[in-house]
Amino acid sequence: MTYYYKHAIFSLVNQRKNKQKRKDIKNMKKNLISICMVLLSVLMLASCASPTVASTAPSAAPTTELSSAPSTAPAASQSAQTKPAPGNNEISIENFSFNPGTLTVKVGTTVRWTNNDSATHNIASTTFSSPDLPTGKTFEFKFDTAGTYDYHCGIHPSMTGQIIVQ
Ligand SMILES: [Cu+2]
Repeated sequence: MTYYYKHAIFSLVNQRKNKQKRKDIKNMKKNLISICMVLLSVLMLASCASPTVASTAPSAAPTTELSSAPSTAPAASQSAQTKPAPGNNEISIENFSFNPGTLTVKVGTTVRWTNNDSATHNIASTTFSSPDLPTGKTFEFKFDTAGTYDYHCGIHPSMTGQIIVQ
């Protein structure tokens, strides 16, 4: 009687233990499954979140520099050659005289004598002299040094003139 009782109790305890073991196994399985699910989900997310290779489109925008600089070439202002007014550096030989008798010019001026007389004349001085100048002929001399230059006609010594170079 007591033995049976004991056995019954033992069996009951065993059964309970077994139940608990089964429950534990079930829980373990559930845990494993859940862990697997978590792992799978993590893997899925990782694959989804894999860095998609951004296709870096080569922005090869050809920078065509518009070198259309307006070539503003200023028209070369042609310095009109200021021709000296007639008379400034010209001497007329007429009526056996030099006109003007005294001429004042700047250094570097070329003086020109023109024989407008019917007779032949010339220019004679210590620094410059001309050949005989028939009617209509001219003679030029450039004065590069300042000073007063007296001259006369070699044919007619009474004809005198003066160039003042400043
Ligand atoms: Cu003369």
